Amino acid sequence: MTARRDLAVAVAIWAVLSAIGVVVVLGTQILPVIASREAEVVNGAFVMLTVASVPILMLVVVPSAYSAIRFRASDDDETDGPPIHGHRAFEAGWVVVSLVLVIGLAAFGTIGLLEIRGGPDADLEVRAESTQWAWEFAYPDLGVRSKELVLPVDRRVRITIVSDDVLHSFYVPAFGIKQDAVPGRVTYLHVTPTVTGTYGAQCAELCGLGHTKMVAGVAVLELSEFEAWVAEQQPQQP
Ligand SMILES: [Cu+2]
Repeated sequence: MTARRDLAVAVAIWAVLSAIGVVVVLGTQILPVIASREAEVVNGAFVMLTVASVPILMLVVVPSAYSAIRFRASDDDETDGPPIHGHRAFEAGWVVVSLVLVIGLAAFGTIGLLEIRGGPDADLEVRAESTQWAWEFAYPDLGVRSKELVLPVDRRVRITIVSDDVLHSFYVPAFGIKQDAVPGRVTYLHVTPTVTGTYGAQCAELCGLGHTKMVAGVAVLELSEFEAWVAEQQPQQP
């Protein structure tokens, strides 16, 4: 077999395995639960990065495996292989392709980040208060306090996060969002829940003995149910 033929065979194997890999990735849901607009963006980034990495992985694995099998030296061959000389066009191509990939992925990531951050406007304000070792949620415009984070579906919520004592981190895996709670500072994030249901919030910053128990329920309700919940909570306020 000529070198050109070997190259053609290796490229064909690379193309087939890459295509299979991409199909497998696209058929796999990477985030177990996607319940917010932000989680959709995060999931899109996971899918994009994984899809992009499949042909690159195959570019490493296929030539290595193909060479190891096809050009294997016989057991009694102790000689060195032929010396390798540089190939300027190949090296230049390598640098350019890597550069384009990195810049493309950085642009993709920046767009996603801006999408998650969004503008300052929100339909609802919630204050997530953290302390060793519990979360409490205040709704300043509604005069409600709750141990559970209850949100209306399809409304953009601004969650400001504060800490009474040490570093904590507000994390709702189903929403794809996480933000540190820093004593003496106010941090915030935005979330737009898209699927009604019950989820969980978990402190994601080791904060002492009770860290693993620093969880809170998260409920996403239809707007009318949310309003009923608010009305139910309000009379308890002095
Ligand atoms: Cu904590």
